[in-house]
Amino acid sequence: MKVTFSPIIRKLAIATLLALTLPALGEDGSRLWLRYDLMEEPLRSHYAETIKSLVAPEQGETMAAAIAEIDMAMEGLTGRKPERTTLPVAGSLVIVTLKNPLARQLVTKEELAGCGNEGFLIRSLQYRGQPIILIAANTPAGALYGTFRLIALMQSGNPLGDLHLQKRPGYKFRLLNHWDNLDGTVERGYAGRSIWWNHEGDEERLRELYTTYARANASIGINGASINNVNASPQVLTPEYIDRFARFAGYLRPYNMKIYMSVNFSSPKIIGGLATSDPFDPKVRQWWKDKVKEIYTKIPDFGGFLVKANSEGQPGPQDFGRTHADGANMLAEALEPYNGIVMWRAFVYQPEGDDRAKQAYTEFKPLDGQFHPNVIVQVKNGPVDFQPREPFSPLFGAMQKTPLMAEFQITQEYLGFSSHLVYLAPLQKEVLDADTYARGPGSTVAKTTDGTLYPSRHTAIAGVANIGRDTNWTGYHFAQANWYAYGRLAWDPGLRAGDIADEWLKMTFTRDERFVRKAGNIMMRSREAAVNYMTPLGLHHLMGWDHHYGPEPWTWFEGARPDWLPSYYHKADTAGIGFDRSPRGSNAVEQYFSPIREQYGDPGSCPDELLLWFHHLPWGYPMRSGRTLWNELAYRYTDGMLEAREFQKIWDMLEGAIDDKRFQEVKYKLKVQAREAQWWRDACLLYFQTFSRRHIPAELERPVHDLQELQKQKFDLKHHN
Ligand code: GCW
Repeated sequence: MKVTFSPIIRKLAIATLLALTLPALGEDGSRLWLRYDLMEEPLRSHYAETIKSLVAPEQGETMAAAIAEIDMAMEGLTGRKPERTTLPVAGSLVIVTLKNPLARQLVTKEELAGCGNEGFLIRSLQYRGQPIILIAANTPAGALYGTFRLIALMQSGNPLGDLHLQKRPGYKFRLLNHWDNLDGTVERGYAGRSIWWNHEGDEERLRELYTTYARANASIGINGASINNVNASPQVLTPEYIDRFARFAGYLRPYNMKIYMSVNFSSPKIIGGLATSDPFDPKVRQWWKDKVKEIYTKIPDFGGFLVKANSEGQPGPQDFGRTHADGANMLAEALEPYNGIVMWRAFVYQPEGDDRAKQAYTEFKPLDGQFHPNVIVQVKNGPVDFQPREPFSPLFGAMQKTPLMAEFQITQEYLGFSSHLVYLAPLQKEVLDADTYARGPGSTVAKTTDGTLYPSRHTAIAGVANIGRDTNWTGYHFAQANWYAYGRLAWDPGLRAGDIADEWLKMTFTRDERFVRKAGNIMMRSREAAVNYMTPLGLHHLMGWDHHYGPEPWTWFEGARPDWLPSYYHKADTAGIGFDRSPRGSNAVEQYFSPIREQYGDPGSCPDELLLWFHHLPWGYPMRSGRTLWNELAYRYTDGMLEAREFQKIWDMLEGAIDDKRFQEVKYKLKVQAREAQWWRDACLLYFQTFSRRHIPAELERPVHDLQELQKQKFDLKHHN
């Protein structure tokens, strides 16, 4: 029997369904931090009054993007778009570049000089006795960034009465690296399939997707993206794929973003049909020149190449007895006429080496001074591989005649994927602020890479993206914060992690003060918690060797030599635990400048956080806390686990402060995290205890009192109310 409904019931049913699903759909995370919802009073009227009209006389697609954005933001935040006027009147927002005569009435060339090519100034001014706001820049890109900053100020509830802001980016190239494969999969991607590849569909929908992507990046100052995996398919250099890169470049261009390409060093042989890819072969050099020309014919503002060579099985110049510099320079020569750059990665990992942590320095330091000026060597933040905590890479500060750029990982390959809330700005700050002592005290990693200590034509920074086709872009609402914070730090490495978190929370969730304080508290504690429940005290790579997710302190990996007992990384044995990188061991400390070398080289002065990275110590080793090493390990693992539980408790107190959909989704993920934190703790402690059983004195075995005390402290915490 066929059931039929009267039209009225059908309409009602549809209406009810819509009413039930719409609010939820509205907060699915797809709008990221660019939500522009109606402000409450009195801010709504304040913004509407302060920006009643818009004077933006210049043409061009980047200016058009800035205008569209402020229109959208004002309409959302205040319910009304500003009117367009040709001259400033009371309550005008003026967006201009120096080119425009109006700009010269409002600001001097000298004042703008400090803004560089992408910076801006935002000011409250009087124009003929009327109050206006000015966003001025030397270029449309600067005007766009200024516009986004002004919008962010409103989104986070700041009054616009007396603005006096001047900003310019700390790095020239601020990039995302997408490890996206052409078949649509994403290496180490936890947010669905690639937004770039094997993603055919309705052109309009895709345009909207890439525009949102570009807007989000522009709002935090990211100005480029390499959009295919560094384990690169040679196919990207075929005409068909170059056309696709060109199409993407078109979507991103209005937002001041350039497209970059990861290339495979063997491309001349694989797709060019040449007999070799030897960088000293004239035919190979010519092949690259022709390819680059072909690219620039289709993408006049193409950014350049990113290269992973002679690492993890990728081809490279060493296959032909040449050096990294020989390989990089060949590509640099081809790109130079078009102002393109080569980002040559220093992540060189071949499992045969004695101490993996030494390899990048050993291979690259001797090449300092041999790279062409348009090559930047891209160095992972630590010497091994994006671990929850590593010391900074010793290459920073050590290569003084070659521009270096830091590569951070935004996707949480070793930090719980998109299941764990781990806010990464504290990790990035720890690295950027670390003192290399390369030029005496104060030679921070940031200063060795941003041109302060070693002036260079190019400065850059990269983050491995956590973006995919998931509705909320990053697989977890809180993972969006890592995209956001990376961009903000790439623009200004001097920002504070906590301030960035607050700003992001206000824009993404709510400005409710209690919510921002408590959720911010979780964020700021989250990285240390993850370090503690995964790899405390400088331990590293205790995760499964291939998936990099759960605890496998017994891990084995491809290429491991039989004489490396489990595990290569923690070296737990009956005597103790930790990787001896002191002068008695692999002597990796030697790669650092004094006094870091001596500080790290001696367990007495090595910070607890890095102790087992640099030293192999007995289980009973006395720690600064007064505990033995074994007890300290148990203590830290338990602390991390309890932190994860506490994040749940804090979050639960926030029910009702935000939309229920995102509240519940986060709640669920925090539960997963808390369970997995316990899994980590139990697996690791049990393993270490079993492994060294006979050698942990009985009285050390069960540090029960200590842990009970810890538990008590945790749950007595005052900020629970
Ligand atoms: O961290 C390791 C990852 C690989 C990655 C490699 C790299 C793209 O496990 O998946 O490959 O680093 O950075 O090249």
